[in-house]
Amino acid sequence: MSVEVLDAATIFNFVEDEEAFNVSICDHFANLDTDHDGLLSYAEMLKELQSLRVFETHFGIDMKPDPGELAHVYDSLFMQFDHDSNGTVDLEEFKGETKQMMLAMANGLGFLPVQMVLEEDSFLKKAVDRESIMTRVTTI
Ligand SMILES: [Ca+2]
Ligand SMILES: [Ca+2]
Repeated sequence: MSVEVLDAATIFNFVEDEEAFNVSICDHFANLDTDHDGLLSYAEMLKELQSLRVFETHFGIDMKPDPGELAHVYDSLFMQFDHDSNGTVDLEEFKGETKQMMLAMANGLGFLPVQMVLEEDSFLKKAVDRESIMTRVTTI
């Protein structure tokens, strides 16, 4: 984990860079798909769902929800990803929903930079890394 500064533009630019975004989605999807069947089951998605910042946004950081409540939250998140409700999340569903979530987060951030603690393999970290590479390229 690392502490990074990001703002809405970091996220917008990342999502709009179709190529970079697709590559990291595919990477991430492949990592989650532990049985390599091209679909994410609930169990496979759980790791991803746990890394989403739902508790900060929905409940506040300090709250410790009970296990029943947690399961309910993960259930409804999974259903949000599973657009056609067939019990698995395919690459298109994963990509579509991740994009929506990132855009929603960007809208929530506004244009004032904020500090965030980011997991190494999270999409936000990739957005920040991408931006710092782009900045370096333009400075040179
Ligand atoms: Ca799978
Ligand atoms: Ca599905």
